[in-house]
Amino acid sequence: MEKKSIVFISIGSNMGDKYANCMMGIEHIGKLHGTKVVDIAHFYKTEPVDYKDQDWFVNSALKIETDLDPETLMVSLKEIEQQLGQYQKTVRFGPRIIDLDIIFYQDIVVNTEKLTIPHPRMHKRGFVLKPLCDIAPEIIHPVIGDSAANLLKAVERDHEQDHEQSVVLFKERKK
Ligand code: PH2
Ligand code: MG
Ligand code: MG
Repeated sequence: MEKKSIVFISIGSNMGDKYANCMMGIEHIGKLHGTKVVDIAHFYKTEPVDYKDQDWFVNSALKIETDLDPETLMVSLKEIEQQLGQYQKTVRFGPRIIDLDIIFYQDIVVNTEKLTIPHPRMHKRGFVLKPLCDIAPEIIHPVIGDSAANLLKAVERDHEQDHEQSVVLFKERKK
């Protein structure tokens, strides 16, 4: 049997029943070829980042094991987004029913026109790092060379004064 790759995925929704949308996304991911969801972080209610004029998000993170290579996985995640998000808008950073982003794929670095891994903005985003730290605080960012826990501390330090990037516990992890 081929060895499975370990991948971390960030999940988010800010339209409709946000938590239900996330759960539906997770269910679909678990049905992908040769893929198993092995851990799910807490869910957080998070202040919108980048494009501020939109509703708060529900965000979480997943650990999966998969046979799919990075590009096939990315295409499969896009298909799930399209399946669940019939009304998905196209404003960059704007509202969405479901957003599924590859954060880390093993310790692989990908820089193609279609795909950037690690996710290019993850190390600046509390809504990615906070849930990621529930399931993999020690994981090392393969480009920056620092742990998820330290990257989260840096983001929290940066935003302490202005209370930006608020991340509030929304729902406990499933044990
Ligand atoms: N996703 C974005 C832009 N801004 N803000 C929060 N809080 N959560 C998100 O998932 C998010 C965002 C683009 O993907
Ligand atoms: Mg995103
Ligand atoms: Mg995305």
